[in-house]
Amino acid sequence: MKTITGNYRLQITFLLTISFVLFSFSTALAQGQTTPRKTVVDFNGDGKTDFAVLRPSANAPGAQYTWWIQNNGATDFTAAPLGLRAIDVPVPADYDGDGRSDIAVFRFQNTGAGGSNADAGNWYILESSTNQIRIEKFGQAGDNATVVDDYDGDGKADLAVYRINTAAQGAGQAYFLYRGSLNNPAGNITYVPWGMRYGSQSEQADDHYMGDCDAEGRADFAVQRHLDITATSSNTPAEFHILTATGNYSIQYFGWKSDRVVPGDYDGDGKTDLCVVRGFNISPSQITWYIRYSGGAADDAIPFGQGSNFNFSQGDYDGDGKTDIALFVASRGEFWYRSSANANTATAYRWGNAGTIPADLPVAGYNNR
Ligand SMILES: [Ca+2]
Ligand SMILES: [Ca+2]
Ligand SMILES: [Ca+2]
Ligand SMILES: [Ca+2]
Repeated sequence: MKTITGNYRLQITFLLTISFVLFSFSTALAQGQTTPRKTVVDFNGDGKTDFAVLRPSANAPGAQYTWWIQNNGATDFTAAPLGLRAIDVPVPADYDGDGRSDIAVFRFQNTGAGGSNADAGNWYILESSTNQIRIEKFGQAGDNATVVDDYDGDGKADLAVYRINTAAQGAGQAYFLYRGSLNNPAGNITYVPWGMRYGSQSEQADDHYMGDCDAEGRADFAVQRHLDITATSSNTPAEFHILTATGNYSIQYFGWKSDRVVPGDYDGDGKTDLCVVRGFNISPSQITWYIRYSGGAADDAIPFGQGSNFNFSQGDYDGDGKTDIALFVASRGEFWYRSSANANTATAYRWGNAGTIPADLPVAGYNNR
């Protein structure tokens, strides 16, 4: 009897252990903690944003871009030619799912005489796992591919674009389109009608915002809109319309329409926060970063940077899981970041050619609008 009881207890303990593991796993799934958000612009996968700039070979459209990448905290660097100035945009993301950002560009207009090459919508991805260029066709001329993100939550970035009418086309529905690496293996495209153009003036259109607002593991759909869509000045209040991947809709009243959006997780809770920058389009002036923390702390207004600097480059440079406010000072070839791990100390790192024309562009600014 004792032996049987012993086995019985063993079985119960075993079953309890299994149940607990299953419960923990399902809870984690429900909370979306299985695919933590990856560090942006992290080419060696050490959890720190790297210092990376795009340098065109000449001051002309179509000039060859070279990616100059200094791995943060290391001495080695990479110089990889990929992309054409004013024809391609950088879309660094982890497409192959190995935990390292891949060098990649999206072509938003055709090359060749009269656009004869019909190559708009091409993606050129240098996969870190194979060191091979992968070419994909997704999207069309005029699409905005900086919404690239992981929409299906499998740990691989999905080809994605935000498509909105031009001012000449006038008012109309905007869309997020993506081809999921997990859910759309047959090449099917997911269309999500979100955002709109509401007038024929250049500013009368929603700007996209990107990120995972609920830390559920999948990218959400968000746009920045005039609070008053009849307003003719962009220096007026804005609202963010957010649709999560699970279907929750919310509105956040935050900032001005003319503010630059600089998405990131500034409090490190895994949820993307709203963050905008103001004061960069007049010189000399104080640049101010406005943050609404998803963790619930009071809104912040942080002065950081001066003058007419358009090269914001937010990322997690110190690797503590919190996005650091950052900008690239092209005239000095320096990254300046506010280290969240180090009492918010301003830190400079020289990487880039000072004052060259055309100037180096920080890769981390790829999703700023
Ligand atoms: Ca990769
Ligand atoms: Ca994916
Ligand atoms: Ca957050
Ligand atoms: Ca940080």
